Amino acid sequence: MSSLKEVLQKKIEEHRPRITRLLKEHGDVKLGDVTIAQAIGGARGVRCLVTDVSYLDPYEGIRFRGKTIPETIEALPKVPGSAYPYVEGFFFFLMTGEVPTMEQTLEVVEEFKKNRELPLYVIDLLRTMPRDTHPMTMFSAGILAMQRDSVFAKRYQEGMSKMDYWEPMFEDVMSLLPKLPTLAAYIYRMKYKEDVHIPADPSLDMGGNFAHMMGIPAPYDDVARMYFLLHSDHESGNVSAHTTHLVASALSDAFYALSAGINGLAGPLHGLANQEVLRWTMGFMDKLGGAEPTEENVREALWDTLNSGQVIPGYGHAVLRKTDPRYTSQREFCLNHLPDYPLFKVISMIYKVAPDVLREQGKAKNPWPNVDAQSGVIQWYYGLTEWDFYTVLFGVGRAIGVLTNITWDRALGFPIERPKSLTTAMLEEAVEKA
Ligand code: HAX
Repeated sequence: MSSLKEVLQKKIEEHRPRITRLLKEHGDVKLGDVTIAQAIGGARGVRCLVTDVSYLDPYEGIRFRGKTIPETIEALPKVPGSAYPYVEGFFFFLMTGEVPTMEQTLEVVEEFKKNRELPLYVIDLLRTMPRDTHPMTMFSAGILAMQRDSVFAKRYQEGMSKMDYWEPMFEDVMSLLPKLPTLAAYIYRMKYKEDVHIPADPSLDMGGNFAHMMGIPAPYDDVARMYFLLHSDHESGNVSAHTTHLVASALSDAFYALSAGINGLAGPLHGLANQEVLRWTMGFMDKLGGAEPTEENVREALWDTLNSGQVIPGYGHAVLRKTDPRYTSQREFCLNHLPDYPLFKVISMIYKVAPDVLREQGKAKNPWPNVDAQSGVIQWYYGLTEWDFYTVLFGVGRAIGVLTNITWDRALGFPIERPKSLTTAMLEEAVEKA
């Protein structure tokens, strides 16, 4: 058994009695009430999901297994010559809550290398799709197609005890996750690089090999590592995490569940916002027709967007109430690597102006930037200018968190999710009785 699986098994065995005790002895303890505003308003703030993989504080931002982003980066084993940790070590950490040793990390690196290759039928499928299909559609379809190889689905058909569900789920995750950078790079090179592909380099880790297969030189390997880590998990209620969890709750396997989560990530209010930020910014520059961007013309363009009934992409959040630390982390990267890049200066100018504009408008509860406001400029700087690909990068990262979560869902025996709905008349009746 691999050391990751062994540690995971131990953690699962320690954790199971905590859930059993909570359910059996304290199942009636209240976590809150649900209001009409929450029932109509997307269940905002309703506390009804459980995960230990990450927690989002509205003012502090995300913590992975109790650690902030800088603490996480600091704690994990680093790729030699790089300031960033191995994605594989980060996955070990998310899965078990334990910081792996270098040896444990390298074991996952080797395990992932064995599972990188895409089945030929996935390549065949991608090639039948019109080339102008959105890369997120291709990414989701590629994941879904691989469902035929699900070990969980096969073992379920053969008959398996509920206590064992997590093991084939884990096996599927270990098979699926390493294929995602390969799938993403294949889609990228097929669509945008004249269908010329670069084979995997067996000496490289997940982040390094992704940069290599994309055909983008260093420090893009670090960009990939940073990007996958930052986008991995944002607790359970966001659309991609919740969808993956919901679909998996029907005992659909990891392939079905992740493909569904990726479809949610493709929405412009969620992961697609990173492409929208670049689209907005480039549209703004085009309209300037070569004139210098200034705070005044940025402000005007933001108001134009709001006045035409559209959202300012990259700003606002359902939970966060301050600048997203994932934004800050990427901003620091930009300050180190591309401080004078004109596009970064425009993005910085938007950061200076947009919160005031949103505050003045008075609708958004959070006027601060989220992760998506800063990520595209880094990609653009390193030559990845095809912005409709940006959400695929997000998707590879997000898979790390959501696949960890559904493995734990199976380990802890979480049931099928099925909240209760009411009719409008019932809400009106509740108002009369209140
Ligand atoms: N621009 C304009 N209006 C905004 C806004 C923005 N950036 N953010 C919020 N608002 C508006 C909402 O549309 C809503 O308007 P209505 O009352 O007319 O419906 C009002 O302000 C209140 O919304 P809220 O409670 O502050 O925000 P929500 O929880 O409803 O929505 C969103 C959160 C992230 C969807 C929202 O802030 C938004 O649309 N932002 C722009 C898109 C974006 O950047 N999405 C990525 C978010 C992070 C993420 O998931 N990344 O993947």
